[in-house]
Amino acid sequence: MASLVESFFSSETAPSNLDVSLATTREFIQFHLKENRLFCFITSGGTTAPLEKNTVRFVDNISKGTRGATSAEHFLNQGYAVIFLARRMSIQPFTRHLQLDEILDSLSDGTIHDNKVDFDLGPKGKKIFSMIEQYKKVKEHNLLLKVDFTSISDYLFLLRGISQLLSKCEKRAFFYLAAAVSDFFVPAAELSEHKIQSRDSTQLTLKLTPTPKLIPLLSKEWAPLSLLTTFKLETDPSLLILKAKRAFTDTGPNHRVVVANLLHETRRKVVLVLSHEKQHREIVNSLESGKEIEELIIKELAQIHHDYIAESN
Ligand code: 9Z3
Repeated sequence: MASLVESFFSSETAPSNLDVSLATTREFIQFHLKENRLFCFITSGGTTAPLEKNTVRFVDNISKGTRGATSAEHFLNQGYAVIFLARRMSIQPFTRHLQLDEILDSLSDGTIHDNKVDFDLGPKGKKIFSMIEQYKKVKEHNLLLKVDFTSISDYLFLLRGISQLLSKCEKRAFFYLAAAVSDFFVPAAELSEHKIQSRDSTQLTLKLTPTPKLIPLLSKEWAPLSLLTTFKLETDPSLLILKAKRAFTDTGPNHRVVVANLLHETRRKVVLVLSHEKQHREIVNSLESGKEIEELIIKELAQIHHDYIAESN
């Protein structure tokens, strides 16, 4: 398995933002280690599997980044410094509350004088202002670092680099890997250089290669003391728990949690499958609660992280 991973990194191209992103991450970690903070590393959104080097077409998945972006705000609320590795243009923490068309409507209903507009954000105004207050604190204390990826190879290079940097934080780092990662991709050596031409053939047959499994290596070698939570997405309810449990195969004792969710109920229900407990923990959010399910998930996970830190080594 390790050799499959090595050959992946030696044959795929690193993303252009790799060096800068890792340098910024290193600084961010050093800064917050001095502040004695806990770290949360969130991955969010779907990776693409490009079909061409000069990419016009790619295989994508359903993830929009809601889970990751929402979770980032809740981890910040719990006092964590957050590294947010997300798909470019996916849903982002804080800005997700701002609908540009609604703001434009409010602006156009406002009164303009001296180059300023007085406008009313309506019933959502209060919520938006409290979000801005939280954002101000996050900015002031430099608590959120954003790094972006697009393709599966960008993601894996950044995942490896950031994990290795975070290993320095040992048990203080909490990994929350919510990104929807392509299971298959076209290796760089087999990619067409330019846009695939439709007139050259009557059918397009794609040959995809399985993506090497990096989580065992991450868990055992890259960040062996950091607490690891991975996600499992299924559409068949009879497979969900089985597949979630299987995710612990080949990972180290730091891989404690799999958050299992079914495609059609990701916002309403998740199951926390724990490596060290026989019972699963179901988290169900009712529409009436007025809460986001991530608030409930992160409360449980932050407690699991605190218990993990308190365990003797
Ligand atoms: C998830 O299961 C996430 O909860 C969702 C969130 C992708 C469903 P959105 O971004 O969706 O809010 O629209 N993520 C894990 C997906 C994944 O690829 N897991 C791998 C697998 O299931 C394991 S690493 O095999």
